[in-house]
Amino acid sequence: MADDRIAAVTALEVLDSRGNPTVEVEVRLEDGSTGRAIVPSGASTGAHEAHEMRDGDAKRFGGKGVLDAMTNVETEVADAVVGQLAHDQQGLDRLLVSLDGTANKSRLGANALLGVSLAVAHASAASKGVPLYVSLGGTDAHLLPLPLFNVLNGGKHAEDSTDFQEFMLAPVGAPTFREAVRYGVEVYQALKKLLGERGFSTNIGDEGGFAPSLANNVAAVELLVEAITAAGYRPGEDVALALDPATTELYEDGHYTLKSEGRLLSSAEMVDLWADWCARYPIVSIEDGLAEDDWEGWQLLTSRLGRTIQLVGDDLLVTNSERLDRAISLNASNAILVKVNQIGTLTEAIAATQTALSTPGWAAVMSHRSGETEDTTIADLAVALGTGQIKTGATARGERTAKYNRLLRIEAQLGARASYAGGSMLSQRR
Ligand code: 2PG
Ligand code: MG
Repeated sequence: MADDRIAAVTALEVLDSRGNPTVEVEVRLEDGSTGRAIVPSGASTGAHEAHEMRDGDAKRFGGKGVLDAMTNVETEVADAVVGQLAHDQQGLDRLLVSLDGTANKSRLGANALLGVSLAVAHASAASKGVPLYVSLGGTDAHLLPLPLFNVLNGGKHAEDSTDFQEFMLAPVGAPTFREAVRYGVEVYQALKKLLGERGFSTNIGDEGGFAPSLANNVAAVELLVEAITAAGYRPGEDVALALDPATTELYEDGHYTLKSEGRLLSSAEMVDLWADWCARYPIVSIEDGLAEDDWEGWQLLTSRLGRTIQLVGDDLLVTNSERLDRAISLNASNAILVKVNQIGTLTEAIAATQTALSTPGWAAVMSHRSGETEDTTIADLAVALGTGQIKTGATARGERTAKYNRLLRIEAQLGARASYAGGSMLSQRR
């Protein structure tokens, strides 16, 4: 395989779905194969995430330009990786990590490193002549994920909507991935109709979900349950609910602020709120139900609800194996959200995913960012790693549907070998 050595690495400043610049990397191998990847970007970013390098030059893109990260790709990183074997992803990523030399990839930028890491994975797949999910997961990879459709957007992803960020549909009872998508679409359209009939806005937020100004947060959950029924499905059995309240964004000075309701809650009161919601509504998963450093709160939450509810750490775990190990040993959360740009290399993201999936009672959810592009790498990754779950927004907006469409193509390609996880990969059912 000597001919799959990296020959050239180039970068380009392109746009994400919020109209901000981001890094695209293209890699060419000696054998002529090419691979390309675009790096996503978050809005509700955790403090412990790897560093996203922005130029800070107010005269360009309000300081959000990525020319420095691009330059790092094309100079220092390119110099180091040209000549490396593309199929040795672990060796390549080890090199990227040591080249940067910092704990959070702040010297070269996690966006620069991740672009190279993912583009090399694509180039290697092209060189082998197989799809990315086969290149990374082998010919046995066949599990299509439960899609978590974010149909109602609040928090940092939509002005004047709910305090909590994401209200998602989980089509746990669908027989196939394709049917799960149909369930999701039908409930999304039923929700739009309901909102219209009640005089609420049907404008959408960053991830393609609706963003109405509701009276309070629980109204969003009630609307979703109504929409599931209106679309002809059984709440909980066909389509359940998953939440990402992203409470790190609500946490300050030891309490959680629900601005739209004029309420301040302690950590224990937040746990009570989730226990109450889970008792009343068909909720199967809650992500970031508490803030990123509220470890004691997470332990309380996990001991109260962890046996019946999937408790996903996003800002808490930031796709970081060290934080994951700590969470596993403290029994704080029981699932990891996997966002490749939180950690900065493919190998590290895969390692964290595999640790979670191999720990009894734990699960992993592949995830997009709120700032996305047409890049569909995470769809292939979900199948390659057999995460059994993915969240990549609503069933609307091109950068979100690109991932679902990619999964539909993979499902079709796998044919009779394709299987669908339904709710079976939720942490409480494993
Ligand atoms: C999250 C994500 C993705 P962001 O909190 O899980 O939905 O949002 O990319 O803004 O961090
Ligand atoms: Mg989150």
